[in-house]
Amino acid sequence: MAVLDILDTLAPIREKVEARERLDFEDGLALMETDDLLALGELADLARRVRGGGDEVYFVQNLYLNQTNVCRVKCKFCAFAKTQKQEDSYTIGADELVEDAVAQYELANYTEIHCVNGENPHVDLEFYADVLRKLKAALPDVHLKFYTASEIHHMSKLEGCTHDEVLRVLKDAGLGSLPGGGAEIFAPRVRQLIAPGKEPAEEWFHIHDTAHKMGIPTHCTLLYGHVETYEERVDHMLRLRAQQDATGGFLAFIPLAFHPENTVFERRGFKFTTGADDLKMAAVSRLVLDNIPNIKAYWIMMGMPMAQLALHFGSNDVQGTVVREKIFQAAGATSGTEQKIPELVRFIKDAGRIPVQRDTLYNELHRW
Ligand code: V47
Repeated sequence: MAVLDILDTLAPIREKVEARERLDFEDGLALMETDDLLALGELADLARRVRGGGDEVYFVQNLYLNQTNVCRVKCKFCAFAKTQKQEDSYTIGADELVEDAVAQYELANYTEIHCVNGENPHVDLEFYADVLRKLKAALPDVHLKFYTASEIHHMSKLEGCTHDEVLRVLKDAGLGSLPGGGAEIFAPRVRQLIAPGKEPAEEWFHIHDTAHKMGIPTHCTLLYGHVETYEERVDHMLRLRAQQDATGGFLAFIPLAFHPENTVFERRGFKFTTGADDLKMAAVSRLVLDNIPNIKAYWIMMGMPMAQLALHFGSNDVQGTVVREKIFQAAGATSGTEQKIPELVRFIKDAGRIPVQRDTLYNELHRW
């Protein structure tokens, strides 16, 4: 009887997937609530294939940089942010950062720099534009994926100008795309609990909408595994889907598993997410986000073995070689901060997929 119940829940959704019909809120919720993990994975893989996905699994060779960990917002999920007065706070100027990036480039030949920061109230827009300009001059072929929507919003407040104006200055300086952070969970109830000092969801959307219309592609995320409900996860995904319908500028979706170490939530007894929840998030996002082509299994966050499994739950990208990630390491990630290409290739091949090195815009650079 229990088995029949499970089949009954997913059967109408499977019919919709096969017919390439859009899933609605209730479908999303039913997927979140199912305990039939393997059926969910199979359905997500079906959805990926029905929509044209093949056996390719992508990764990018990238370097992570952080210019500053000084942050005016005290998000309760964050272990990275510091105040200016704290001993381990830092703010790195353009020349030092460029020197470091060039030295790393000589070692690793990466194609992308991924950079997110705290919302530092002690620097101005020129601090950010300057580093982009100097990096672009030193490394003209490297794509600069810099600054979450929260940082862009912060810059606009600091400078007293619009999102549009900030993005134009940064684009002229060399900005290539925006990372997806700052989204957290869009529901105001959750935002108020985990990030009361952060801008409302509408600002996040306004920045991505403006970027897309300006020809700047972006990424999008959802931070799960804290105080949010399944309903709030699905609502978040549906809002992203509606934005993608309107502007089409999201390159990829990245579900981010909450890491509680060194945060307020650790003291309240919150634990790391389970493998089942990580796989569920990969699968449900693939099923609901029918218009976002790439779903990342972020190995830094879930470890390579779990990221490998996620490739059978709808994911088609493992993010990157990622040198020196700091946000998840500060909050208890134990996956290391660098993955060599041969290891990524080994894991992808062993999952029965074709490893493809891509650039940020998903152009193929090499396949194994
Ligand atoms: O907005 C912060 C998350 C984001 C924690 O676009 C945490 O490809 C879990 O933007 N546990 C910033 N998550 C990082 C970011 C990002 C990361 C990976 C890929 C991409 C991409 C973008 O990191 C924040 C927040 O959602 N975060 N602290 C934590 N303790």
